[in-house]
Amino acid sequence: MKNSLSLLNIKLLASVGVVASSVFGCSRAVEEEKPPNIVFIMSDDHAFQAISAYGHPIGQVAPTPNIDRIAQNGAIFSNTFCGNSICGPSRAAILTGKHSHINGFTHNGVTFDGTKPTFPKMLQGAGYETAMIGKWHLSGEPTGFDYWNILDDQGSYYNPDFIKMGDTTRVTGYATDLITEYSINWLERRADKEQPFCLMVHHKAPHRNWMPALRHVNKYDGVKFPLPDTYFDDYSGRLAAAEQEMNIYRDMYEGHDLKMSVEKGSDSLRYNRWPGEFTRMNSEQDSIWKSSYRPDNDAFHEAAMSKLEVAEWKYQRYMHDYMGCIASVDEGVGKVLDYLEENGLADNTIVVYTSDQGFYLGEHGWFDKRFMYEPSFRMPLLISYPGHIEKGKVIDALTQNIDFAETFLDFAGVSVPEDMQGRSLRPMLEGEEPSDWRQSVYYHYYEYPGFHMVKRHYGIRTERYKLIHFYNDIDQWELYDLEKDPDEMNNLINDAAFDEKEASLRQKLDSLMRFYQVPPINQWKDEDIWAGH
Ligand code: SGN
Ligand code: CA
Repeated sequence: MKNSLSLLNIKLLASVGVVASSVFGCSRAVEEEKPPNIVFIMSDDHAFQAISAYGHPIGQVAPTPNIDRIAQNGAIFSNTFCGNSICGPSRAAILTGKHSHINGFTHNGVTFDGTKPTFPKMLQGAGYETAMIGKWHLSGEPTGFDYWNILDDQGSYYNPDFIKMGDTTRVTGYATDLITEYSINWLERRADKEQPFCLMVHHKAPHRNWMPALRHVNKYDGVKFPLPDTYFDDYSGRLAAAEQEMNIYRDMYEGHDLKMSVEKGSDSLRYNRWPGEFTRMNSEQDSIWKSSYRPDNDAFHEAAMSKLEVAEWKYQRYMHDYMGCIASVDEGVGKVLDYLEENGLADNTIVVYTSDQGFYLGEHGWFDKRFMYEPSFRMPLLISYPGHIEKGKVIDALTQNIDFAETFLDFAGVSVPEDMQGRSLRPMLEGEEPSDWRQSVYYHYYEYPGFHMVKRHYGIRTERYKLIHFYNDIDQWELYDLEKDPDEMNNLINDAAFDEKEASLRQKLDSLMRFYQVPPINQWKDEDIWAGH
């Protein structure tokens, strides 16, 4: 066991708290013995660039004041990375504290083995009440939760199907609002208010196809988002980057994703691969939706734009919708924070905001994720716990999604199994600077062939450098100096001046892969992979 407090201890501590507080009155020291509640809010595909607390120009145009409250009240991590930038794999790594090759969930389409140990299950075993509300996307039913109410598969923005403890119902409303409402309702109706809880609030937003709530469809009309410098990247020196299918101006579906109409005066959409996402709206929703998009769509037809102008117009439409979706997420976070404050829960609750992975907001011309390049490799991570985490703290250490499980178990005083592969962030959150903290992180993406056709690759990132190997039907190495080239445009792999650096990174990567017990890289067959979605 990685730390010493056991299930028995946690219960003992809680009961000591109760006894002592009745004897001495509710002293602060005694209160601190109570295991903290955990509210884990995770959105889907929310890029750190789109959170104003991160200071990126995009986030400054469309601020997220409520998500930022968590950073103001606690810590923000500047270097948190996923081990495999895709939905199910990141979720499985978060639950198990293990990389994909160990937890078995290498790519979307796998069914998560619900018998595996996960942190919610361990918290439940230690006396926590646990709930999972929103996007699950691991196939099969959630285990380790006293209550669960999940979206069916990817879920829908409008009138989504929810599976509540096994029963499916279509609910009228907007997914983000419903998930927030269900989360607060769950907090409200908990029978034993003294029992510690772990609530996981998993939003579908801002996942593709970026359908904002009706009240936000026109929120960013007229707002111009800063076009990334790399929007018209030619991918020179980066073969795998050249061969993907996730380009905004080439691969986005003009109807389904960009809501572009076929002609002026028409509400019929251009290429719309899954019309069900629109036809599931009721007539009232549908009519507001269409009239909200019509003026901008008509203006597009009138403008007779050049190819280049269309590419830039598409970027703005994408950003308007993506940020419009985030507006509801931010409101929802605000409601949950308000609820905790108004109900005396804020002081003893750890609040976490993160996303399953990062996302491209036009960098390299892209949407989606998957690559080990910074925008999709990075995850936003904000954590508050009043009295334990200094307000406004910035943590730059290299951290990963496999660290989350151990962090929660550590704070809860529950023993961490030896075979978890992360490390608790608690010491750093509480102001220590562990001298033996990791100096590099490992990454491995498997889902190829698959949606967006991003080649399989693995690699290592240190504070300054990144080495990536694309493999399977390609054999290409890439090396970046992130200090000189933060946008990763200049692959240094053939630059003799970096031969030594390359050799040392290869060595470090080898030892990292041994440390994490990574099996030989070519063991995953194409037909096993291409089932995901
Ligand atoms: C869907 C999306 C893809 C996305 C995958 C995985 N297409 O297939 O763009 O990469 O999900 O996303 S969509 O048009 O159906 O939205 S993940 O977040 O679940 O991994
Ligand atoms: Ca995702």
